[in-house]
Amino acid sequence: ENQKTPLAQVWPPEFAARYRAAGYWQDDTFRQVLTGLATTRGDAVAVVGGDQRWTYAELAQRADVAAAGFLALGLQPGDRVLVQLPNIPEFLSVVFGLFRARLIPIFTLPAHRLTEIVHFARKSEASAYVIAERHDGFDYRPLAASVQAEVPAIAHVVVVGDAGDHTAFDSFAADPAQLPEEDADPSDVALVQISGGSTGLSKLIPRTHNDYLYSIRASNTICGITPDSVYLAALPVAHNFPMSSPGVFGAICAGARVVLAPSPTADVAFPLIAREGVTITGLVPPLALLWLQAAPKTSHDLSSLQVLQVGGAKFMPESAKRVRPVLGCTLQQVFGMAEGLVNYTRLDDPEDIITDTQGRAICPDDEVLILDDQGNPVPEGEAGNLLTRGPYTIRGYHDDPAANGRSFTDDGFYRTGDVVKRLPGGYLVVQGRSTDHINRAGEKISAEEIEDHLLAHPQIFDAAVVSVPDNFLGERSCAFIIAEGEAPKPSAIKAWMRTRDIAVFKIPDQIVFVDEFVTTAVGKISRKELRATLRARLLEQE
Ligand code: J2J
Repeated sequence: ENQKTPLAQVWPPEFAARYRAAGYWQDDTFRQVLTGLATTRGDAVAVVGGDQRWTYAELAQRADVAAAGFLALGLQPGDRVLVQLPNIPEFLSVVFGLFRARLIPIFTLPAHRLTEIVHFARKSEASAYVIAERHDGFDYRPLAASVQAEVPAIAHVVVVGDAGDHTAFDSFAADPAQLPEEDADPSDVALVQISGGSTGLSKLIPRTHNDYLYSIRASNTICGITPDSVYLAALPVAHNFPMSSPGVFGAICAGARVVLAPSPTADVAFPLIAREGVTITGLVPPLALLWLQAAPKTSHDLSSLQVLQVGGAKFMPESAKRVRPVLGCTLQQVFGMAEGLVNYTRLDDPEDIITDTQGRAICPDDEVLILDDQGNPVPEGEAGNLLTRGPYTIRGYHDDPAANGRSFTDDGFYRTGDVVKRLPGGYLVVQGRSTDHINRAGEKISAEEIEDHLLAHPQIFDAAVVSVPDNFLGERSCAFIIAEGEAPKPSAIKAWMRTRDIAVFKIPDQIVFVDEFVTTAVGKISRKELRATLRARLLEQE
């Protein structure tokens, strides 16, 4: 009956045995974690967002109601559910409800639009889609209707807020007492993250209870999370960083408090920090720069903040050095990836390690290789390609043999695409990368995906998209275009790209028309070489 491609993440038995024996994998589940806290810390506040404050007992109760409601729709354990929610408390009741019902959340970003959601819906064979009525001026209900029109397998759209023609999350009324007792297997996939999409479309990253809970708990220890911590989710919580490093799940697993900010800007976040006594939060570098600019002028008391994590893209040492003097807290650099491996500077590291490196791996069993292009280890301190394997790094993407062939070695190492050097003690410094995506303020954009959109334009003969260094964003995207006939205006191309129903951050920041891509008769060159040549040409002109 169930014809869906199995969703699994499997480590070879000898690795699984080692990770269990070492105590990394504890063979428990997200449901068990929340059930335990509802008992031990039932009266403690778990989550604050908007005008809502829920205790652990309340969160567990709401998750049960959600679970019963999802199952009452006819969803079966193992079914996949697209979740596209902003930073609202219902994010947690929905997700823990899905865990309780053994349904699998697929985390999409609030910025995603029809093209991306349809891709995720098809690729995950999702049966339902959970949205908020609106966020940031965008109404998700018509989007959901369009998704259903294209992917009829999405039998249910559940809306937090006014549901319109869809199903209201608030109307869930099934009796939680009827919930099946059976829990997930800790080796099963708990949730699906999405890849930054270094080539082509984003890939699905299945994470198990065991591996994800390990990375979260180990992160809690490294980041000093205790039941007294208050974590501010400033970045969109669906991102792997604010979700798990240690993020909202870290805070929940520790019995601490999560404060959800509707926007990461200083004007929204600073009053929340003061009001809620926030102790730790995580930002991408451009936001950290804005906070550094705003902090000296603010009237809000930021003194509760102990740790500012910065990650998702490289934080330059000059900016890193300003964090302690300006914000009066400890900087923690975080270099992670939704596929697994996360590196942190430790809170008690010497100041130069904190400001000049991207940290070291979480786990002694994180195997980190730095290899040259021929696959040989580089001497310590020299730059090379980062490959990794470990107790919370995936062995493969969902249902994508071609991507898996490229991204994983035969012995299971994940090719991160990052170029790093290793310092004594295992500290990594990110030097660049070997793949061609654009890291725009922490959002990863696949050059290929954007080129494919551009090529659909009738007046575009060829297009190459490259990253360009940007003082604020870190990198911005630039599309080089050869026009078919008369060149349209760059503004017209941008306007047309907006009609492609993709996340706004993927629209090229800059458009440059050229007559041809290569002036010298070098014969056939790869797309990668072409992008490198064009980037170099642009940088020369600046
Ligand atoms: C340079 N590049 C970085 C850093 C990520 C924690 C933190 C971040 C992510 C994340 C995450 C970087 N300096 N400090 O999942 O749990 C780039 C690298 C990496 C890619 C992964 C987490 N931190 N990067 O950013 O899956 O190129 O995860 O391979 O979105 O971001 O992107 P993503």
